[in-house]
Amino acid sequence: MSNTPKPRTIAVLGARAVGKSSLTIQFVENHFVDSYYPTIENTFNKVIRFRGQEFAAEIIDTAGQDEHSILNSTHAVGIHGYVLVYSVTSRQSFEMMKIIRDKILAYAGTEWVPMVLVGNKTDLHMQRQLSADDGKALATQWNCACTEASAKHNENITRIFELMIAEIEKTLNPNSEDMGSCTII
Ligand SMILES: Nc1nc2c(ncn2[C@@H]2O[C@H](COP(=O)(O)OP(=O)(O)OP(=O)(O)O)[C@@H](O)[C@H]2O)c(=O)[nH]1
Ligand SMILES: [Mg+2]
Repeated sequence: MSNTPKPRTIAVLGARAVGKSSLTIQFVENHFVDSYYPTIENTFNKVIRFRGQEFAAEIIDTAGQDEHSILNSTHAVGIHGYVLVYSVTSRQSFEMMKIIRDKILAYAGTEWVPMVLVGNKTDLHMQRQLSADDGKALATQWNCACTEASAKHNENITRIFELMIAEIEKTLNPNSEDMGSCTII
């Protein structure tokens, strides 16, 4: 086995304020950001150890999207996989998932790219507008991985990026074990 971590570039996309930066920072720096600073664009690096291998992840935390946002080339060229984030407290952010996925596929010119669908903010029980099954149904339709998560409580945050690596590895090593299953907390 080679000791050099394999470079993997991951873009985190979704509507505004769903927690893209919070879950990225929780994963990379192990703390929760309570205040809200809208992102322009940030890149984070972290070595992910997964299934006995090391991956040098470059994680691109992008600006929140709306229906009119244009996917620029830095979100499409050289990206190995996409983390698509919505908030379980916002049906509108869930609807945005379809719009963003369509843009990614149109840009990529393929029918499938490695993707993990993430329903964040599960700690906000009273404000839930989407069930775990809503996310799971969409992920099944798209043949992608999914999980719910809470950046605040650090629940399933590592899992997001492990699922992402597994989805990417599926395309690079098509014969490896299928690991794209959903986890529901
Ligand atoms: N309760 C709760 N709040 C969260 C969670 N994740 C993020 N937030 C809060 O939601 C707000 C927005 O979080 P951000 O991480 O900045 O959202 P974003 O998607 O990066 O926003 P943009 O960069 O504008 O697109 C902040 O006040 C966070 O503290 C979570 O899991 N639970
Ligand atoms: Mg942000």
